[in-house]
Amino acid sequence: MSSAAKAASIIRRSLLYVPASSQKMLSKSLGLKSDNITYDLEDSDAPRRATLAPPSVAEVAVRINAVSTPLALADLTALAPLSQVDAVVVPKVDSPADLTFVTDVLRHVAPERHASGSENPIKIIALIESAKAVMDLSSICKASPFLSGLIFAAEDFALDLSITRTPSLTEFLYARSAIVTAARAACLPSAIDLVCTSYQGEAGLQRLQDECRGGRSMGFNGKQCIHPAQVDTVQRMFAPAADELEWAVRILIADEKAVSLGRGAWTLDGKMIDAPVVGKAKALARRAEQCDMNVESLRAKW
Ligand code: 1VU
Repeated sequence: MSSAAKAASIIRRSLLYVPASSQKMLSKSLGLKSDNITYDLEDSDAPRRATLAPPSVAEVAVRINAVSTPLALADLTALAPLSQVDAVVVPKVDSPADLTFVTDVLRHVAPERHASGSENPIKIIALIESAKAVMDLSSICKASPFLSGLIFAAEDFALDLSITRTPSLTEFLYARSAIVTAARAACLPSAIDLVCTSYQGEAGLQRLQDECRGGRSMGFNGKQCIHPAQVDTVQRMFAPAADELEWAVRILIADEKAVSLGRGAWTLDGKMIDAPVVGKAKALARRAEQCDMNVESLRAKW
């Protein structure tokens, strides 16, 4: 598989943090169907050599302590040899040097997994939490061949800028747009949106759904979760919706006919369809397949 194809096959609709200090939550995580489960060591005194027993379907990641702390090296040294670790989430990435450090340590501690041409390196997912990082995204994205995604950390970013999070999230518009654009420009598989801090009851669900819609419309393809109750909604809302997929399949079927007639632009439901629209339909169908949705049966229906 080419590296572009491999990148395209990585899917992280929901990234659930599980505090590594809680045995109860560690046990709970084994039964959860989240594309990514991130065991969280940041600011925790959990034993760094605890054996992870990962769920079979999820990508298993570990959030290490920030590179600016003395704990990051110990975290990486303990975790990199563990075969079940697929990725490290690096908090407070402020500059390319932070990722260079992580890359060098991974290469040193787990050389086979990080040799050139290796099929399964430990991937790096970088948390963007500061104004400095947002202004340096382009260099950060070039800092490691193992970089596989960016995550926006709203609360720390708000702290850095002395701003207050509001329900509209407009205060984060620039940073969130910069992050999805940088991730896309660097062909990273994931741009993962902020945490919805509400997780209880109908109001929490409503808020979560609004945030998922908003994040998707900006180009994020995943969202961080802090509670199991958020996972199903996030997994569902970051997969194509049934009506979107139906639209994509109709476009793809009609496009085959248009191509056979030598037509570059044509009309469906009163709207002009041309190459970029067909490209969007193809991308949606690919994403649906990644999400285990049955695209072929829908094709047969039309
Ligand atoms: O059903 P059980 O009693 O067996 O389990 C409880 C609870 O233990 C479990 N649970 C979790 N399991 C795995 N991962 C989790 N994150 C998690 N959260 C809860 O689910 C069952 C029901 O839990 P609950 O409704 O009684 O909730 P609690 O009061 O136990 O916990 C609520 C908090 C918010 C404290 C908990 O969900 C939590 O600690 N979440 C993670 C917070 C976190 O990681 N924050 C930092 C990451 S966000 C960030 O840094 C953004 C950049």
